[in-house]
Amino acid sequence: MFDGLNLGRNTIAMVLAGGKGERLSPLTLRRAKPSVTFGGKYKIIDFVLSNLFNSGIRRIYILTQYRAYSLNKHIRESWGKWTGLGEFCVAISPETSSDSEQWFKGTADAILQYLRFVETADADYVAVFGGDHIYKMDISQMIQSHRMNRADLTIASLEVPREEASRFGVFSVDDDNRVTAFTEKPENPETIPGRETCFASMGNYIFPTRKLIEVLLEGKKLYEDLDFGKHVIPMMLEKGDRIYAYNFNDNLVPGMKSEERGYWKDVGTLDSYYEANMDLINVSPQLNLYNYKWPILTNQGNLPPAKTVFDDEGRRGVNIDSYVTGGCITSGSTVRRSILGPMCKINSYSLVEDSILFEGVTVGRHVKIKKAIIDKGVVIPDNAVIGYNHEDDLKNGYTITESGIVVVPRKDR
Ligand code: ADQ
Ligand code: ADP
Repeated sequence: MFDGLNLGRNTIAMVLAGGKGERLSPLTLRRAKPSVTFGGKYKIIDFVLSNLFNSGIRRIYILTQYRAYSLNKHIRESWGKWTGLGEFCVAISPETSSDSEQWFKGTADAILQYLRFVETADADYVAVFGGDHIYKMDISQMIQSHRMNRADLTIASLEVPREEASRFGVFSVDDDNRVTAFTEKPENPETIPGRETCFASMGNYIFPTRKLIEVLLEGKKLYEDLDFGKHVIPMMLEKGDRIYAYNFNDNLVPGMKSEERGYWKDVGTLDSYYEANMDLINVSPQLNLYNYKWPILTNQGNLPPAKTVFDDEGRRGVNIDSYVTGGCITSGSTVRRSILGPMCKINSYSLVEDSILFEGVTVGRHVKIKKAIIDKGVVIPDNAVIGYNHEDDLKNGYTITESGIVVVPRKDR
């Protein structure tokens, strides 16, 4: 029988949260990608942490690296709270490692620098998961499959179109889903026989603890910048280790709707980030945040409710087809198809459409904003126009994406 809780208690997680996320610049100029806001009140890292937490895995190390201030603060203020009684969720970065004074050089090197935590954890399994994807997954089902296969490594996998496969680790499997070949980011990816798609790695791994320690110590002798995709997986295949793929499409989260199955987003570019956010406000979004059987958890903040008010001249404030989070005030203005982060203030005679506003954005009077992403704490002065004339937007120092989304950076960058 399936026993998620026990599997969870026998597993520790190492979440890789050190990626730069350069293609999300300017949103990542001062924060790491896992710390970028998503859906108004969450941060990208909340998705993997909620998956681990809901799967009963509650001993979690988050390996941070670049621009870790915002991420560290978020972990401390939200996830740090449930640390205790044998459970914890802590962020660790290279400077807290006494083994080395260097920054992590590759994903496996990052774990290697903290190997003592793995060695002393008294856990049967280690879940090594990426920190920068949007998805829901019951990880205990993956561990169960790992255990049934008596695997040395299980890789979570997705089918992706051939044109996109070069961004991923791509592999082939035999009839039992055992991995027979693996190439990290191949130029000419191997398709699934008879199909135009490839098996891609999601960068999420389950290892038996002893095996992980063994392969990392071995790999360390060969590569300085030890990386799972580039070195560890090929090395293990060469040795004949039992590597299995776990099909993400088989994963079923309690309360999940059928259209949510297989939903997994990298949100690696500003355009894909914008699209994934905007999907949330559709009537039937692909990702349902209203499933309380698999809650996405975050720092709720101690905020008053969102409010719409008449302004002093009697103009109605309205929010239509939007996500509006705590502490927002829409006063005598209109917000349509938009996501407002906590504590935004939209003043009279203004119109905000198809936009994402991060926490604490103030929009003055007589402002028009369309198709924009506005970073934390930005103050938009009275009469400003954003997203209507891209030449003006560029002159103002804003970034314009391929599909024409205007990104307004925060001042203190
Ligand atoms: P990438 O995502 O390109 O490929 P990488 O840049 O190494 O690989 O990032 C993996 C994860 O580790 C990310 O979550 C990133 O934030 C984090 N990270 C990167 N370097 C780190 C470091 N030194 N310390 C801590 N965290 C770090 C990987 C796999 C592919 C797979 C894709 C799926 O290598 O095989 O297909 O993920 O997205
Ligand atoms: P987020 O915008 O992701 O919620 P924060 O506002 O909490 O994150 O933190 C990011 C901001 O913190 C950066 O824009 C920067 O101005 C500021 N910051 C970065 N590093 C430091 C630091 N070491 N001490 C104080 N502030 C910092």
